[in-house]
Amino acid sequence: MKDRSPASLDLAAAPRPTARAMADGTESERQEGPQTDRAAAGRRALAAVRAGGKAALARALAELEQSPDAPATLALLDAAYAAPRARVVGLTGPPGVGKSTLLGRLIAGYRARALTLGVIAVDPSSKRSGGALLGDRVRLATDPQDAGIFVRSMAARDRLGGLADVTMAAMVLMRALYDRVLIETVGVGQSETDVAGAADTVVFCVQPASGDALQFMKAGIIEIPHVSVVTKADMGAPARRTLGDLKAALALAAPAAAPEDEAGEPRDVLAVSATTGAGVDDLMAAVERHGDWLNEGRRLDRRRRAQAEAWLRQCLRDRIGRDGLHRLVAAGIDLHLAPGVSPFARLAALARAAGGS
Ligand SMILES: Nc1nc2c(ncn2[C@@H]2O[C@H](COP(=O)(O)OP(=O)(O)OP(=O)(O)O)[C@@H](O)[C@H]2O)c(=O)[nH]1
Ligand SMILES: [Mg+2]
Repeated sequence: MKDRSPASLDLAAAPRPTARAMADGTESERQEGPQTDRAAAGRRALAAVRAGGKAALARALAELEQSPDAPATLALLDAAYAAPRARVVGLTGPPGVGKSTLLGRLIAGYRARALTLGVIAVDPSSKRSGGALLGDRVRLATDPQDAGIFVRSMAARDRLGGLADVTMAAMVLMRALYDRVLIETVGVGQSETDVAGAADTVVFCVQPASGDALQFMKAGIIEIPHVSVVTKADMGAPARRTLGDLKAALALAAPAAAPEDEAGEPRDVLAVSATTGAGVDDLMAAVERHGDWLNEGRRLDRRRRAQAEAWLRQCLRDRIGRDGLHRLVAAGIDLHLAPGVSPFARLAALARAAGGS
């Protein structure tokens, strides 16, 4: 993030485009020069983070949180968005289900396969509760000497939207740097958990004998998780029963109508014990199988673009309110993202346009 000045100076010096032009993304056509410089500065910043190792990434992430709308931040994020490398795996489930312990196993498994990892652990403890939700929650411990893994904890703020903001940005940056990005968030499998909006493959964890499987179906989950996992399989019979319940419940849930080439999406259901390691290899295989399926054709691109659009709308709603969003649409501004257009710069432009400045 050091060499940010040329781009921001050029951008500041450029004639101010109209709100409509910015929002429509036609700015780049009118301002070939600055836009190209900005993209080049973003690529340089990304290369610097890549070369600078964990310390550089930590600095870049701090910058993302502190100055999300700074031109240098947006240039870096645009560059990272244009250079995805990792598969992104989300691990979600209710508090205490064993996500972090399982994450530790997955980290070991991927590192044993020589794959590099960026990990985002969203801490469920809010400012209000002022500490850990559960006394016995597991914290990730990884080898600080290992350059192939970077772990970032993020505290859930009082507002979920703010968290989605930074989680997405951090994910996009890490996605450009590592082979896999793993994200742990607390949730019951609904979009409120954010992770479904940022991950390619969602792993939903269910506690044995918890009734979560049923509750989960009753809640009318729209999206069936890509991989469903009963944790703590070492508990024996209760885990086996829950696995049966979960399979039955998921078999009843008809997947939403999908484009033709999306038929046959893998939806594995299995049990694991993070304590003994039983089932962990199968879980990794299921996750990779889903990732392989996404890599066929344009599925992955299409889904990531849809996620970026949903994220953009959500962030806009947070910033300018539902009314502001309606005003943009009424003004004829298209909130879809053209292929290859990064949501970050677009968010900043749209928020400015809506602000009337
Ligand atoms: N028996 C058994 N206990 C487990 C297993 N995995 C985790 N636990 C225990 O379950 C408790 C919660 O584990 P965590 O990994 O912290 O669960 P979590 O879902 O990350 O919890 P939060 O982040 O607080 O939502 C801890 O006491 C773990 O030791 C398992 O495979 N078997
Ligand atoms: Mg945890």
